[in-house]
Amino acid sequence: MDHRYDIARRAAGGSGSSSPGAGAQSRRRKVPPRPADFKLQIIIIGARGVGKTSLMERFTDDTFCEACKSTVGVDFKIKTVELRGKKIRLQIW
Ligand SMILES: Nc1nc2c(ncn2[C@@H]2O[C@H](COP(=O)(O)OP(=O)(O)O)[C@@H](O)[C@H]2O)c(=O)[nH]1
Ligand SMILES: [Mg+2]
Repeated sequence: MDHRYDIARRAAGGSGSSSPGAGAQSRRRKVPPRPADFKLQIIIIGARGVGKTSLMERFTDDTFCEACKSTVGVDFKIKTVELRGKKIRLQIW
């Protein structure tokens, strides 16, 4: 264990003894996510009010907003899916 860390722990009122949890803590350090194998852009086209935004939001966030205002301009969402062991990043417009 890092000696400086041990001193800091003692100062903070810790027991100072190296516990088995100390190793687990460093193992729990965040690993950056694996980059996507594929990146796809999907554009949903249709007349106003047919449910394009609703479809996109149901798929990406599993939500539905009945009283939402219609989209002015463009809007996109990102969802990553895994298919046959491949990570696919979807950008849905
Ligand atoms: N009942 C019902 N209403 C929906 C459905 N999908 C969308 N809507 C409603 O239709 C309206 C237009 O939907 P929206 O997703 O904004 O359409 P967009 O203009 O194509 O993006 C909204 O008030 C939605 O709540 C559906 O499957 N069922
Ligand atoms: Mg819309």
